[in-house]
Amino acid sequence: MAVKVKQQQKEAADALKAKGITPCLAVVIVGEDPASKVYVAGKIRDCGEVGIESREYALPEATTQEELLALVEKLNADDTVSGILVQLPLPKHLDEKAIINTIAPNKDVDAFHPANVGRIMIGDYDFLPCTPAGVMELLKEYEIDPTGKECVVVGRSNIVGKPQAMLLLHQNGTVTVCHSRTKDLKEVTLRADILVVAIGRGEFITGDMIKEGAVVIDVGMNRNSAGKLVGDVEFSSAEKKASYITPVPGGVGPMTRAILMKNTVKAAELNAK
Ligand code: L34
Repeated sequence: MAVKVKQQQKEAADALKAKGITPCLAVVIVGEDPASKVYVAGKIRDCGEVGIESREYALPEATTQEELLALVEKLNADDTVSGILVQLPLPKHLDEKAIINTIAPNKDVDAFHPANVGRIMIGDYDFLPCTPAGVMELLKEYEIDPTGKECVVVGRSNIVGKPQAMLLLHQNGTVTVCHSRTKDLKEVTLRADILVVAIGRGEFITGDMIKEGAVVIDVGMNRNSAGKLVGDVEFSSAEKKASYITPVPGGVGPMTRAILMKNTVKAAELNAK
């Protein structure tokens, strides 16, 4: 699935390059978080496959807020940079919100800037956040239309849960958002025709919480005690109930990266105008 999106973006990138516009993604990573390093490496690799120029800025853990802000401002002003991504989470001494607010909205390929978040709310946007948009792309590829369906999102983060709910709503789903304070979570998840799980707890959703025939999309990315990568859904029990289910790894993650490629090509196009 992600391969198909990347192929489309390669064609789009080639067309831009023929017009003298080279899409370029700047990726900033601060510190030594091993998972972040793997994700960033995947993004840089995808850029290579799609024909997007990439620039990686790997900064030391001790980077100050001022230094990081100065880098973002330099990238904002650099006309050869189409898109800017600051990998999250940042080390604790840095102010994530202030950094995100500094990224130029027209280069914000994560769609995390408040201006872009607001535009998504009213359905008038250039960029969608990569993970929720990747989930919608997966649904589209499998011809699963949210219209009229009970869509349950487990998790309410600004990065996934909240925008995911909005995108499902835009596509006419009946959307419920659950979270750690939901009273009877199982009662709600059992209603779901489409269940999107982004709660950040390994194998938290089990088969008994899933309706027979439901579509289950697992956004989770956790290491279990054995160091194995697991999602937020217990795959072995969930797959017995689901009509469709995404694996971890090899499900939403690669599609998230493919949408990043799409956003970068779009940024190059918009910013050339
Ligand atoms: N700024 N920070 C910013 N933008 C993002 O969109 C992200 N996110 C999340 C973390 N921080 C971010 C990502 O890119 C999570 N995330 C992400 C993206 C891709 C993958 C995982 C997380 C991914 O490629 N997963 C692979 C397995 C990788 C592995 O082996 O660890 C998969 O097949 O699912």
